[in-house]
Amino acid sequence: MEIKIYEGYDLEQLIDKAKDELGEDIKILHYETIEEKKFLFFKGKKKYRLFVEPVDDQELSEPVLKFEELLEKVEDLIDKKIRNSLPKYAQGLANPENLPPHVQIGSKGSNILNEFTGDALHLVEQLLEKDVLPDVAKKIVTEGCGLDIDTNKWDLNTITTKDAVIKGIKRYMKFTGSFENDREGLQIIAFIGPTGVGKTTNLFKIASQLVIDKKKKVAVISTDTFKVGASHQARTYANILNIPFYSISESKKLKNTVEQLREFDFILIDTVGRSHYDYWRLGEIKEILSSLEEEIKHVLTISCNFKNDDAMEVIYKYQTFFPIHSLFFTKIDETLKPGLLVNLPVETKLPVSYLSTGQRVPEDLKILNPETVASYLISS
Ligand SMILES: Nc1nc2c(ncn2[C@@H]2O[C@H](COP(=O)(O)OP(=O)(O)O)[C@@H](O)[C@H]2O)c(=O)[nH]1
Ligand SMILES: [Mg+2]
Repeated sequence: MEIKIYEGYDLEQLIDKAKDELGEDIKILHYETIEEKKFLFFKGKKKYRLFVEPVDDQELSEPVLKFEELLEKVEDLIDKKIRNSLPKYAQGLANPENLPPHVQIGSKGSNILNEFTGDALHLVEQLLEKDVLPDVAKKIVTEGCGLDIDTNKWDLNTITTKDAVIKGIKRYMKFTGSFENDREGLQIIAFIGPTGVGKTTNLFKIASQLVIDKKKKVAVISTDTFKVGASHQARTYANILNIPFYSISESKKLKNTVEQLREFDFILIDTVGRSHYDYWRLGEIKEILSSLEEEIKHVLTISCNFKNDDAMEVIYKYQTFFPIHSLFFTKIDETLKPGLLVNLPVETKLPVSYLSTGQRVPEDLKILNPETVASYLISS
């Protein structure tokens, strides 16, 4: 190993000089300062000594990059690319320092409280208590408010608190209503979302209602050939309902099967749950569904007990792979703070469809409407 030493008064110039002589890829080992001798009263000028090692060609031509490091780099690149193509609200959520201002506000959102008075103030407090984000709470409540002239603060101008919440919800949220009202002809609905949120269970709640209450012709296709027992669980439900059930893991086969089921009213597709951080696997699901992408309604299933920014992250990752038809909320019975029900749709402008209220199939399911959402946010 050959070490070269450079001396001079400007460190940057020394580095440039070393690069000129030895090439761009030098390794800087160390530098030190040396004081020049004093002359009479004058202090010596500061001088640098730089130790440099040239990097030999072989070392350069064979970079030792571990596979994991390479994978990490590729994932970083994809992440950056995806992030830049996302709507503003979703960019940078993974990094807590980049959270949008409303998330960074103290948990109680105290700085919006002094914009409200009277019943409106009480209502905002209730919403924040349910983990509604301050920004979202403000939007919803002001919709049912007028400015109080004396205090110059917002106060309710609706008859009841609930009326105000409903008014705000109607203004800022979209509701798909029941799937079966949508239109004539075959409808294909795919349930996508993270593992364990209740995709399979709730798909069969929908199937039961369509078959038993609405007398519709329904078939179920499971692409979840991954989770142990998943296909068995789904097959059992399908047998109980006496409807056709297929387990498929290939795009072409999916398309062929759908072609044979053209005279049905509904095909419900159950997908494998994937971590939203798992780009490759999400890509796999997309690949399976791709032959029918135009036709499929992708329903994103989200559990109400998710944290707000985790849920937001789920949405934006899935959004980069699938056009999302609606948000299907589950497990409202497992949280006392269901702010997510409004935070996500208000922030993302995605429509909402259903709400799962427990484990029982088919009973524990509600079609979402403004009144239902409001009833979970305020006590009376
Ligand atoms: N408490 C509660 N449990 C639910 C609800 N929806 C589904 N589950 C349960 O969540 C677990 C996972 O459901 P599953 O449908 O297999 O999830 P998947 O992995 O997304 O298909 C099961 O034990 C379900 O009974 C709900 O609304 N409330
Ligand atoms: Mg499942």
